[in-house]
Formats: sequence, C-alpha cells, structure tokens
Amino acid sequence: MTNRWSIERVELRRIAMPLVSPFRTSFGVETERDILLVGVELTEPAGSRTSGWGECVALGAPSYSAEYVDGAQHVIVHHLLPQLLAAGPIEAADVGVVLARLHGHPMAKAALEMAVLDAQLRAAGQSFASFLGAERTRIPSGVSVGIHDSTDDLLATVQGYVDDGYVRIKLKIEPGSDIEQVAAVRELIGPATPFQVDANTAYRRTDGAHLARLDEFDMLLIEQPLPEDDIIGHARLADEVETPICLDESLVSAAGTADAIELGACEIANIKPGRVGGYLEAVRIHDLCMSKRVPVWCGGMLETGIGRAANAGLAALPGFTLPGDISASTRFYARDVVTEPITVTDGHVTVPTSPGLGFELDLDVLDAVTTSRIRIDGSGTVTGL
Ligand code: NPQ
Ligand code: MG
Repeated sequence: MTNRWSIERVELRRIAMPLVSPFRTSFGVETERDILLVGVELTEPAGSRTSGWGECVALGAPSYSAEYVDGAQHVIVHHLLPQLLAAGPIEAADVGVVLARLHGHPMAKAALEMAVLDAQLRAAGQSFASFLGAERTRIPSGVSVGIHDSTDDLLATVQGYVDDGYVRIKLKIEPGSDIEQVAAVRELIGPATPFQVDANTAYRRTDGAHLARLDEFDMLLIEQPLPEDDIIGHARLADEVETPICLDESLVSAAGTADAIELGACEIANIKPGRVGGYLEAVRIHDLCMSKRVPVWCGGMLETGIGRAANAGLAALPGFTLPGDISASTRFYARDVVTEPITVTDGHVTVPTSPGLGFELDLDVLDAVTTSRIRIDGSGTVTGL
C-alpha cells in the first residue's frame, strides 16, 4: 500500500555554478555549470503535503549526449509535465512508466522522478539508501581529472588530489597525449593507486593496437573509447585490449546494458542515473550487472550537493564494487547550494541518512546563484517568477 500523490506545484530553477578550475574533456572545456533544478510540491488525498528537489544533469550544449539544459527545460514544461499532471496521483515508480510513451530525454525525465522520490521519502521519513536496502555507511571516493596541456601541470593537479585522499584517479584522455600522460601519472602515483582513463568517445575502431599500449600501466578500465552507438566496436576492442572496457555514454537503459554485456562490449559499467532516465532504472542496471557479475561504479556529472547526496545513496548498494566519481563538492565548486556539502574523509564519502535523498538546501546560496525561476501549477499554468 504505497501512497500516491498529486502534483500541486513545480518550480524550475536555473542556477549558474562557476567551476573552481576549467574542466576539459575530449569534447570541450567548461568554466561554469548551468544547472536546472526541479522542485515539486505534492499532496496526498488525506491532505498531507510534502516537497522535494531533483537535479537535471544535462550540460549547456549537446556535447556529452544529445540532451542540453534549455532543451531539458523545454521538454519538461511542454511535454513531460503535462503528461505527468494528466496521469493523476503518482509515486516515484510511476514517473518512468507514465513518461515512457515520450521518446528520449532521459535526463529531463530523471530530474522529475528524482524530485518526486525526494518528496515521497521525506514524507515517509526514510533515507534513500535505506529505501534501496543499501547497507554501507561510507563509500570510497574517486576523482576525475580533466585534460591538461602540460604534463607538469597535470602531475601537480593529480598530486593535489592524492594529498586530498582520493582513493582512485580517473584521467580524461584524447588521442595525441594519452600514452605519455598516462605513463607520467602512473609513475607519480605508484603501482598501488587505482587508476583509470575516460576517452568520452574520442577514439576509432582502428585504434585497438594503440589503446593496447595502455595495458602496461595496469589500469582498472578504459571508459567509453568509441562513439556511443558502436557496441560491436567496443566488443572488438575488448578482445584486442587487456584492460577492461567500461561503457558510459553507450548505456542508456537496462535492456541496452544487457545487450552490451551479452555482446562482450561492457566488461564494467559506469552507472549515471541521469543518463539512464532516473535512479530507479539505475538500480535495475545495478541488479542486472550484479547477476551478470559485471562490476559497476557510479559516474558523475558535476552535480551540486543534491545530485551528490543521491549518488552517494545509490553507490551504497553492494554491486558498486569500484570507487565512483563522487568527489567532494569542493573538487568543482567553491560554494554549494546545500547546507552540508559532500566531503571526503580518509578517501571516503559518508552515505546520507536523513529523510529524502539526503540534503537540505541553503536558500541564501541558492538564491544567490539563481538565474531564472518559473512555476507550473497543478493545472499546467506556467508563471515566471
Ligand atoms: C564522464 N564526468 O564521466 C563525465 C563527463 C562530464 C566527472 O568525468 C562540464 C564539463 C560538465 C564537462 C559533466 C566526469 C561535465 C563535463 C560531465 C564532463 O564522462
Ligand atoms: Mg565518462
């Protein structure tokens, strides 16, 4: 007997979050994150009320995947919310089902489901980790290091993160500087520090022999070397390269993940809730991967404390056997929009235990970084704030 809730009001808030240093990947460089937050106010037939927040991980441009933040906001206002409002009382598990008739836009859908989930867990007085049945109280923290022009600068950056206590280093790579920089970082951190690379689709099918040169550096995995739709290409690479092939961009659903595993293209899975349409689909991918004995880890999209708290709850599940990209908020942001930003102690993040996804908003900071707000009421009327 689960409660179902009516959506009374939705707030879409855009925030501008400057990065502490530019973050460069094989698809570009960013100095600021333009993030869409989704707030929901729900009521139960008996009259009780609750509210919650979700975070949309879409970037400003369709560079990582096809979604981008203006598009996500548009599809939420004009397509997803009208469908959801028309569905009547819902709980979080209904959101994906109701929205499944509309194609694509997983990050926009995920943000809506996330807000409903936060609201419903707050009403139930239950933490996200407890809702999932996750028992770990802390999780190991890895850090993602952007591409640097100079190897000396790169080594100084990596040393700083080692000093901060991160238990695993992930280096962004692209053709040209990859082998030299991987060799230099491995030399710096020594053989015992877990180390992996992320290509964000920068290589071609013909790069198998080149990528096999990375094998000597004893890395945990190579993340998404080829374009997202090239599953067979990744399967071939997995035969040519000893280092395990991990998929990120390619994995957009549990069904597609099952196929990629079956084809030998996915030896390890990066699970990002936004990319797969929400935390509940992320859990289904986790369960599938556990049954197939495929190790998983939780990726990151430079989330605020909202997404970071939820990711920490998800990553407390037992199949997350590799350190995730859940670093301290200060890795990316000087000021976070939550009262207790995620921190790293002895290389670990504490799994939140408070009701909901595990954060409280700092309304002063939130207002200071807000660039626009709109509100949509239960009948679908949109008001600019
Ligand atoms: C990845 N994330 O695993 C992504 C890519 C990503 C933590 O490496 C601004 C600029 C925001 C680049 C969000 C990490 C970004 C970004 C995510 C890259 O592929
Ligand atoms: Mg990646």
